[in-house]
Amino acid sequence: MAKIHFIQDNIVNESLGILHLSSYLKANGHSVQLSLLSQYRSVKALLLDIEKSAPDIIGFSVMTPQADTYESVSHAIKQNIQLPIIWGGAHCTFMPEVVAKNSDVDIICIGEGEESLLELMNRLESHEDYSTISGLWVLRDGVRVRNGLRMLESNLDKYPFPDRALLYEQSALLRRFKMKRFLVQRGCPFGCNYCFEPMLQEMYRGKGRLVRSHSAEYAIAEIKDLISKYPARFIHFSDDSINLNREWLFHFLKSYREEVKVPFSCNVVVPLLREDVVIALKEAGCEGVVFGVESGVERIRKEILRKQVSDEQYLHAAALLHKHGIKITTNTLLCVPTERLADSLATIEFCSRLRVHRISMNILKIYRGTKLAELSLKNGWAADKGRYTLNSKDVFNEHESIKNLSWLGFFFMRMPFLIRFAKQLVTWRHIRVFRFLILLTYWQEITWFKISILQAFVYFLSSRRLFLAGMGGEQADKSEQV
Ligand code: B12
Ligand code: SF4
Repeated sequence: MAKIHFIQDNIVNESLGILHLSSYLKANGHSVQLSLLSQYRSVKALLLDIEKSAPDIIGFSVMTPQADTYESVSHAIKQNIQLPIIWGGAHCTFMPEVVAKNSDVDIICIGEGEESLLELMNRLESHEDYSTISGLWVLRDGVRVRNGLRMLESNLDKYPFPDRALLYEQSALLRRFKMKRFLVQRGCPFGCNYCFEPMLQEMYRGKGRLVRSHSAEYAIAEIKDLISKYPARFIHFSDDSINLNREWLFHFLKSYREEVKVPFSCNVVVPLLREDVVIALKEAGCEGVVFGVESGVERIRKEILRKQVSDEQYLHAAALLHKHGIKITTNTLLCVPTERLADSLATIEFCSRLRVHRISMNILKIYRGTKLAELSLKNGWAADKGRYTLNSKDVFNEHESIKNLSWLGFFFMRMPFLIRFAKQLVTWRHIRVFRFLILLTYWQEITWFKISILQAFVYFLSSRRLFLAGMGGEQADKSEQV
C-alpha cells in the first residue's frame, strides 16, 4: 500500500477530480488523506499534519486560478519535507510547460489521471522507477521526462463512485449543503475558442473517444447512493452539456424520474434542445437550465468566439423552455476582443428578450493555450500577456464602462427600459457604490437551490469572494506588454 496526501483549498465546491482519484486508488488498495488549506492557521500546522500522516507523495488538483496559491504551498512543503509532489488537474493539462518550470513540482499529470496515478502509486509501493509512466512528466536528475498521453478510458463505469466522504469528513459546510453536484459524462465535441475543450479534442486525437458517458444505470446508482448518505434537496449536473446524446438522455431521465425525483438543474447546448428533450427534462424534475450566450451580438459570438449558435436558435430554445416552465440562466462574457459598450448593452438586451431568470456576466479572461489566445496574439487583440491569461485590448477606451455595466447588468436585464440611461450611468464617477449589487445575483443563484435561508447565508458568506474572483475584473497575472 502507498499513501497520497492531497491538499486542496477550495471548500465551497466539491473538487470531483480528487474524489474520483481517491475512490479508484482505495479500490486498488492504496490509502488517501485530504487536507483543506482553509482549515489551517499556519503552514507549520499543515506541515505537522503531513508529517503525521506519513504519505509517500503529496498531491494537488489545480485549476489555473489556484496555481499561485499552490505554488507557494508546494514551495513551503519542499523546503521542509523530502517527499515527491505531484500536480494534476486542468491547469496541468492545458499549461504543462508553465508548471514544468517549477522544480518544486516533481511530477505533473496531464489529462485524465486515474490510470497514471494508480501506476505511480503501485511503483512507489514497490520502490520502482516511475519516470516512464504515460501521462506523467517527471523530474529526474534535474531533467523533465515528458511521457506521452495515455489512451482514454472508454468505460467510465469501471471507476467507483467518487469518494465524497473524503471531503465531507473535512467539510461540514459541504456535507450539510443540500445542493449536490454530479458529473455523468466527460468531454464536449464543440469548438468554442475561449474554452479548453477544443484543445482536449486535439490532444487526444487518435487516443480514443473524448465524449463519453457513464451508463444511465451507473449515474442513477451514484445519485441514489449519495442521497441515501447525505442531504440533497437539489442536484446540479455540472457536465458541460447534459443533452449531447439524445438516446442516453431519454434513458437517463426516465430512470431519474422513476427512481430519484430530486429537482435539478443542468447545463445544456442550445442547438440540440428540441421540444421532446425539454419535455423529458421537465418531467424528470428539471427546474432550470444554464447555457452560454456569451455575446448578444451574433458577429462577436460566431466570428470572434466561434460559438456557432444563432440568435434564432436561442430564441427558439428559450420559447420552448418557458412554455414548459423551466427557468434559464445565461452565461455571458464582457470585454471580448472588438466588443464595444453598445455590444455589451446588446448582450443584456438579448438576454432580456430570452426572459432569463439569471444572467451571469464575466469579464473575459483569455486563457493561454486556447484558440482565442492564439487568435488574439495573431490579430493584435491582446493588451498584455500574463503567465496564464491575456486581457483583450481596450481599443475604444470603453472597458471601464463595460466593467461598470457588469455590476448593473442584472437590473438592466430585468428592466430593459432602463438601458437607455445605461451609457450615462456607467460613466458616472460614483458608480462603484453599485458594486455590491452583483452579490444579489449570487444570492439569487444560491437560493435557487431550494436550501434553507440559513444554509444559503452560510454558503454565501463562505463563497462570495470566490464568486467575485470568478466574475473577473483584471487578471492577476499580468506580466508583459504585447
Ligand atoms: C465542474 C467544474 C467547475 C465547478 C467545480 C470545480 C471543482 N472544484 O472541481 C465550478 C463551477 C466551481 C468551476 C469553477 C471554475 N471553473 Co470549472 N469546470 C468544471 C468542469 C465542467 C468539470 C470539472 C470536473 O470535475 N471534471 C471531472 C473530473 C473527474 O475531472 P478533473 O477535475 O479534470 O480531474 C481529472 C484530471 O484532471 C486529473 N486530475 C485532477 N486533479 C488531479 C490531481 C492529481 C494529483 C493527479 C495525478 C491527477 C489529477 O485526474 C482527474 C480524473 O481523470 C470543467 C470542464 C471539464 N469538462 O472538465 C471546468 C473547468 C475545469 N473549469 C474551468 C474554469 C476556467 C473555471 C473557473 C476559473 C471559471 C470562472 N471564471 O470562475 C472557475 C474556477 C474556480 C476555482 N476555484 O478555481 C476550466 C479550467 C481552466 C484551467 N486552466 O484551469 C475548465 C476546464 C472548463 C473549460 N473547458 O475551459 N468549475
Ligand atoms: S459548448 Fe461549452 S464546453 Fe463545449 S466547447 Fe463550447 S464552451 Fe466549451
